[in-house]
Amino acid sequence: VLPLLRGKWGRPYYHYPQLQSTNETLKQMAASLPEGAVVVAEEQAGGKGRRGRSWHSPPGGIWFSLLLRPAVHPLALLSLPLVLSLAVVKSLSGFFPELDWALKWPNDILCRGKKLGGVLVEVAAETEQVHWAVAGIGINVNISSFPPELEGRATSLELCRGKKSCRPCLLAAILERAEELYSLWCREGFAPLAKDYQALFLYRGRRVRVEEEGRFWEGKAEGVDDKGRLVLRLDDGSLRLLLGGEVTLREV
Ligand code: BT5
Repeated sequence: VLPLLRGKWGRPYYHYPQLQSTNETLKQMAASLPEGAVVVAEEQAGGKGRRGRSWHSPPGGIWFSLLLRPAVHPLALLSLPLVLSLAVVKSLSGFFPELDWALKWPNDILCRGKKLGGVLVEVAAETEQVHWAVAGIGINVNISSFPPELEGRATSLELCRGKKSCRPCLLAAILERAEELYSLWCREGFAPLAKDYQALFLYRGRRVRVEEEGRFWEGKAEGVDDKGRLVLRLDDGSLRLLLGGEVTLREV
């Protein structure tokens, strides 16, 4: 079933029963496609997370990638995963306000404290110019159980709601909301979205440990600044601003 699309995104729309990874397929086609092109797969055999991690993608999820051509400086792309994960939570919480939604900086979507989805942005850019960004979004929807290694950490809409959801309806709403937030972000940067992100930010005010390229930082997570950076208060009282991308955050 095709989602009913109200915005510009989702044209063209490619739907596959199975792919290795929607990001890989869209990256190969990127040169000839316009902004807003979408690749969806019912299941992925080689779904990817960040830093070479794998993404469990059985049938029943929403696994898709979106082609973007933002006219921004490559460094500004570090806040793009935040914009998209915020759009996902805003649209899902619109459907299901009774569930407890949160964002784990930079790219995790959580429901009732467990991971329900994630965002992976891959970029082709030169020093000053972005050619394209492929944004992969994975959402666990109609999935009733997880393999042992994800048990206790992952969840799905089906587990949270106790019933199945209409995936094309959700995808259409997510595309619409993401397009809206993205165009605001292209015009004005992350600043107008920072407050909304902050309100959903899981570890706000809590003690966290951050791994950044093999280095560790520990302190209190004060929030997210107007560029989407994590504001960390270190034990000596100083502030450290961390960029997303290759960073992993844990509560301690
Ligand atoms: C992410 O990475 O969260 C980005 C996930 C992006 C997936 C989409 S699906 C469509 C598109 N095509 C792709 O190939 N990828 C994108 P990261 O923050 O690195 O989290 C990865 C970690 O999450 C793994 O190491 C597991 O611990 C956990 N994980 C794997 N599959 C999961 C799932 N289905 N639900 C919840 N957690 C999962």
